Amino acid sequence: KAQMPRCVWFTGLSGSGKSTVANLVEKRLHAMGHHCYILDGDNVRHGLNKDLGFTDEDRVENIRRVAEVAKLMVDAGLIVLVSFISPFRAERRMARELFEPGEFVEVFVDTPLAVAESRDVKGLYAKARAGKIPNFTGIDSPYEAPEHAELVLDTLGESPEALAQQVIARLLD
Ligand code: GGZ
Repeated sequence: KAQMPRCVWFTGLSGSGKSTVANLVEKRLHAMGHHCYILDGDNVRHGLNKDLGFTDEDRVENIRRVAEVAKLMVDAGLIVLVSFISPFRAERRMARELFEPGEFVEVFVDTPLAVAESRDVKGLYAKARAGKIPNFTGIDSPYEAPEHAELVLDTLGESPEALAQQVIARLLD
């Protein structure tokens, strides 16, 4: 049952649609009466993690802290929607290991680099290609796609609403 506290861990490239889907899931869970919270760059990188940038080392620490905060929130009874690139398999595994079996749901927002880059909603890929943003994920910093995600979202084939529904369905079974 979705009443069970959970950590729903979205991973994917910049511009893949993580936040869009997470926000739709949050709205629907809220409407169903569930207490949930989104952890993302907007509310974490400007506060708790404002000392961190985008080197490999800083991303590892970013994800470590986010995972620990998510763990506290799940202990407090919330459904936590975590929305970070979280590019490294090792740190996603570390996050998973903080939780009880079934509590951690990894959701791969599977948008190919070429598609995220061609949309380039914030113009960040163009800047990265021009050398103005070093260590940009997919350009000169790696993204390690999940191999065992609980859910893989096909963002090319489905609308954000349909993808949010897939996440909800996965939480309810
Ligand atoms: C990737 C960067 C970078 C670099 C700034 N690489 O599309 P956005 O803008 O809103 O989301 C990206 C966000 C990624 O931060 P995360 O905390 O999710 O990354 S990680 O999990 O790897 O720690 C992007 C912006 O920050 N951004 N510089 N170099 N994305």
